[in-house]
Amino acid sequence: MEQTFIAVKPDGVMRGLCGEIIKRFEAKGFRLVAAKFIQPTEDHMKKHYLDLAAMPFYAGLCTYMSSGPIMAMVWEGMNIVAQGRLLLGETDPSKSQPGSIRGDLCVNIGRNIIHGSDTAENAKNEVGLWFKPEEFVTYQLPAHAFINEPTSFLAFSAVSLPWMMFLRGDEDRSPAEMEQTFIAVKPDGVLRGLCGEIIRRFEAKGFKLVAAKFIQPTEDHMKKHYLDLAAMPFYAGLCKYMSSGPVMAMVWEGQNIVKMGRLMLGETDPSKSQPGSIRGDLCINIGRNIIHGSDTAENAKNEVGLWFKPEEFVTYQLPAHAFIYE
Ligand code: IDP
Ligand code: MG
Repeated sequence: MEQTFIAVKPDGVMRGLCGEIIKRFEAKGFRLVAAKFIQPTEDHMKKHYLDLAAMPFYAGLCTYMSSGPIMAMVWEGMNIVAQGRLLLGETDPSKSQPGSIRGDLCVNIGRNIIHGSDTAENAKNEVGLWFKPEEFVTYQLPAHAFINEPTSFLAFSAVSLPWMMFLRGDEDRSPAEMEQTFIAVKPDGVLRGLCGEIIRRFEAKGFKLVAAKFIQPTEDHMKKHYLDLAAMPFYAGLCKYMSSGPVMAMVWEGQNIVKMGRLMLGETDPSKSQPGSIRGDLCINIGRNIIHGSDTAENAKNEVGLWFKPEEFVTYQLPAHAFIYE
């Protein structure tokens, strides 16, 4: 399996297209193996685009790429470097086919919303430049066997892995009015390829992503996270499950977001959730309800602090801010 480096550029993030883009890679059958939301330094971007150093647009490109937040990702799949480039479309959006990301979502070559490695060699270098080995999450997509034709007995036996896993059991507005909440796509949501759909909904609502990382939390970490449920009969199983696979951990910001985020999630029990809510639309079972969201402002603060260090936050302003808030 090949890996490629994909990044939603600052223009893509500002335009609220992270979810839409991640959704397309998930839908294709590719597997996310690393992700983080960061504002890269200009120096970092100069290294990243070193092969373009002789180009007249090099300096501007590096300044631009370091001017705002980037969703940096490593995706894995068969022939993904070439296929990823097909998903992206041409460098120049005006030459990109409809159906491609750039063909559908942007118009200008200098604001083409996404980066994807162009050769296998560059992919390796870029993956190494952006991510440390400990930032990768190892898991297998349940649909793996339906996405990739098995080539050997070993490939067949790998199909049972996910089952074994289950068995194993702005700022004209005062910042004070802005609230943060901790949202996490649970392992079931990640394995079902729903990160993009969920992120898309928060972007579409007008909320702002301020921190994100793709990790497999430890059981100890989950026990701390769910400490208030320690007396519940499902506590141990819940913590085990939550640490059994990858989680897309995020902090979202917006007015009254804790309450509204819970509304977007729906009820804890998907069978009681309204259609239109995330759980109402996308899941069935209370023990596999795909998403976590803080339930009170106080818990939100604690959870944000438990999952993220201050240096993991990105500061920026959404361009649509004035049209989202009175
Ligand atoms: P919440 O996620 O909606 O905030 P909590 O009551 O905080 O709901 O419970 C945390 C998680 O524990 C739920 O999302 C769900 O996955 C799981 N859970 C809650 N109640 C039950 C239950 O009765 N059986 C199995 N799992 C449960
Ligand atoms: Mg809760």
